[in-house]
Amino acid sequence: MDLTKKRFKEEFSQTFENMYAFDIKNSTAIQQYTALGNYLRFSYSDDWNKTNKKYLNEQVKQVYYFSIEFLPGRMLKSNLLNLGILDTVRDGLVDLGLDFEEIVKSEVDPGLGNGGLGRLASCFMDSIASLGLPGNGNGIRYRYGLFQQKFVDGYQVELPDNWLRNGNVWEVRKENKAVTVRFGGQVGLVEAANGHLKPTYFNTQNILAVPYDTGMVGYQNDVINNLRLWSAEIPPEEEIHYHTIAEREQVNQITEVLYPDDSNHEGQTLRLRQEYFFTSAGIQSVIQYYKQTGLSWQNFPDKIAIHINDTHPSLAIPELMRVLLDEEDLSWEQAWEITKKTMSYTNHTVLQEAMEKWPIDMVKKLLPRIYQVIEEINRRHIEKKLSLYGSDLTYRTAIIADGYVKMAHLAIVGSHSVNGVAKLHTEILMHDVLNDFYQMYPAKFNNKTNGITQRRWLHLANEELTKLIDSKIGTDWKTNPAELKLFKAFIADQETLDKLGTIKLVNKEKFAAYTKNEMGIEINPEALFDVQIKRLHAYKRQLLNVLHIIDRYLKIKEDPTLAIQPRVFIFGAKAAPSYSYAKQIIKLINALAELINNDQEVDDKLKIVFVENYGVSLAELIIPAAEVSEQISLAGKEASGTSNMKLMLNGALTIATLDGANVEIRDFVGEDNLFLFGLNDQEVQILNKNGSYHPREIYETNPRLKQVLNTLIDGTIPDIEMEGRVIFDSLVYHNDEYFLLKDFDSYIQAQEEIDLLYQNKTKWNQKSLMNIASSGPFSADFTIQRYAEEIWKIDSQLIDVHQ
Ligand code: 26Q
Repeated sequence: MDLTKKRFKEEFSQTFENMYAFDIKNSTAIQQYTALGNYLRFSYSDDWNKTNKKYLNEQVKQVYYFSIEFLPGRMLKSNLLNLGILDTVRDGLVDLGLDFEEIVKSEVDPGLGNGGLGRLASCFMDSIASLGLPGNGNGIRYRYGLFQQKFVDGYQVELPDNWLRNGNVWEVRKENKAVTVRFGGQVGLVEAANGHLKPTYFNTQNILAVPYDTGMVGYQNDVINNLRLWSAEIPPEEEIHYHTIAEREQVNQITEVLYPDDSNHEGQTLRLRQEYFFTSAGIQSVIQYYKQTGLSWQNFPDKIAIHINDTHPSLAIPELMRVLLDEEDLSWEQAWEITKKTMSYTNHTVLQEAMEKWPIDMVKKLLPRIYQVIEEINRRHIEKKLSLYGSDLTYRTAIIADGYVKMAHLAIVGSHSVNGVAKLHTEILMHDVLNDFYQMYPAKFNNKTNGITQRRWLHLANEELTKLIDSKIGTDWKTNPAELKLFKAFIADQETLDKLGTIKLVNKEKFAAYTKNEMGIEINPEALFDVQIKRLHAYKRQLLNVLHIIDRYLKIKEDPTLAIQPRVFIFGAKAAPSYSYAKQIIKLINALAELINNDQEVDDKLKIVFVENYGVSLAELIIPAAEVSEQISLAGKEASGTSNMKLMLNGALTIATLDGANVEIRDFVGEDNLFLFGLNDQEVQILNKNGSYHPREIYETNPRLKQVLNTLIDGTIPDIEMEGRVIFDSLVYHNDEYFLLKDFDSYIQAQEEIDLLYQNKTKWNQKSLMNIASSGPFSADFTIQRYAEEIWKIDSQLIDVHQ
């Protein structure tokens, strides 16, 4: 976007005065932010409109990314960067006597996602727009996002996330695009004009779905795509039927709050309502769009791709069938061909407890017509496959079985592509978890390793590192991240290595200022910063990290004169409110922090910082300051992970199991530049199969580990009587499901190697440089290019496509 500083200052001041009718000098940062956001939205509205029109007029194929979560982070800076006016605006604001960073911070970070899956969806939106691909997001406009986390006496307490308190400058409400979503009622057959019997719905509850659109600004390419989030309202003409507040609330509830569970399926009706609500609204709006093209239904898959992000939107499959059958009068065969060709599905988990299934009775009652369609999909699926695969295999792939509708089965049968999110994850899907389906449909399966947007996670989060890279290899890497590898040429350049060290130190100082001001914890910026930031879950093994910290603590207590590398252990993690074990681990970490941080003898040899309310904004502060990246999940459990990529991109060295995308990180950066430990996925499988794992024996025969574990129950760590006992028992007596005891020794050994290497700053910085320079392949731009070419078959609309 062309904008001079002079013009910006004039126009922005004018916008402010138009909005508020007083002088900007007397305003708050929130008001300044609000005016700036509105100013920007106005300035790209023309491009937004043009992008839309171009897609429609040229009838290009578009993708619709259906996701129950989007986790975009603050949008002001990223929009400025992508519009190409970050420096102009920043300078202009300084001229006006305003504090740019204060303005940036007054934007509320929208928490419309739990973690990895939602953040991935937003990285993808950024890459789709930046590559000039015609693509749109479809999701839910939650009134309240993921809870705000507070610690009270070390326990997690959840507070509501009222993210819309100050309004939302980026969204545009579009009443004119509202659609009706129907729940409940009965299905009957009524004779149509042509004499056919047609399914008709009676006594349904009709909900108005109102879209709020947000522009997805492409990186300096004038492309503005659309993210459409739906809000539930009472249709005005039906107001009269709502007599009580409770009845009205029931409607608003649908889009009231994001479910805070990221790895456990809880089968509540409201959640199913949410899933159908945004999928049905999305399908209807795609259909409305398609009708404008005037093309025949047979061409639908040539113009529309619909991607379902995990199984949460998989009702899109029977919903598209329903519309084609009941509203557009297509035959089953025609509708099914179109549906399969249109839909594609990404799986994000292999955890059994996270697999979605809904009781038949619930689906029947809430979505009677959809249930009929699913039944027919299932009937035909079974009928067709029985003769080919025999009854055992075929019935294991049933969509309806054991009283449930199995959403993954529906998603696989109803789409043409099924992908995992890292090489190992896809292998496990094909050969283990989804092997029955892989036998039936080998060609559907493919891998798309996750990626992250380097724009948010490097350009914005780490401007100094970005400048250093620019000064060494030029700026082409910004549109072609593969070029980052050119940075490897500086592996022996002392000046570059020292510079890397200095930049890291400055970022660490920034984080230290945060912990001092916000948490009252003083940390030494010269200490090694060790980071584990992700949702709290047993399989991610934050507890293994804790056992290592306890081991260090004991070492220091045994010999207070010990010369040990000072370390700060940084945690950020929310636990699902109903996940009591995860919450007990939070309490344990906080209690341990209390003990260690206040122990004079320990001093700054060891500190623990558990940041409250970890989310995208805190990630942007922590990741540039990180030196060690903890990626220590039990092999075979983490589908991909994406913080591993962000941390590597910012020069942290990874300590990892061979899990998720860590495997590919190892392949690209080389085994010498990261620290591997622990069981691999084969070994885990064998131990699980032959039942030969006995953690109790390890406890009894490994004196050091025994000592470490005993601190959980012997009063060493104060105020964790209950939690310490539960955690101890889970490891020692209740079979240690995630093999912490087994992996303990090799983890400690890897940590010792890290300490040793850290003594040699040059060698450390060389490995750090290798990590930065090897992270290009994990750009979401590449991931999205592969989705676009191999699954969606959509083309970039840029004249000058980045190669
Ligand atoms: C489903 C039904 C009912 C309630 C909640 C849910 C639900 C919501 C969110 C289930 C799962 C999620 C999110 C899962 C998730 O974030 N998975 C992560 O996805 C990342 C992106 O692919 C991977 O990198 C992580 O490995 C994976 O854990």
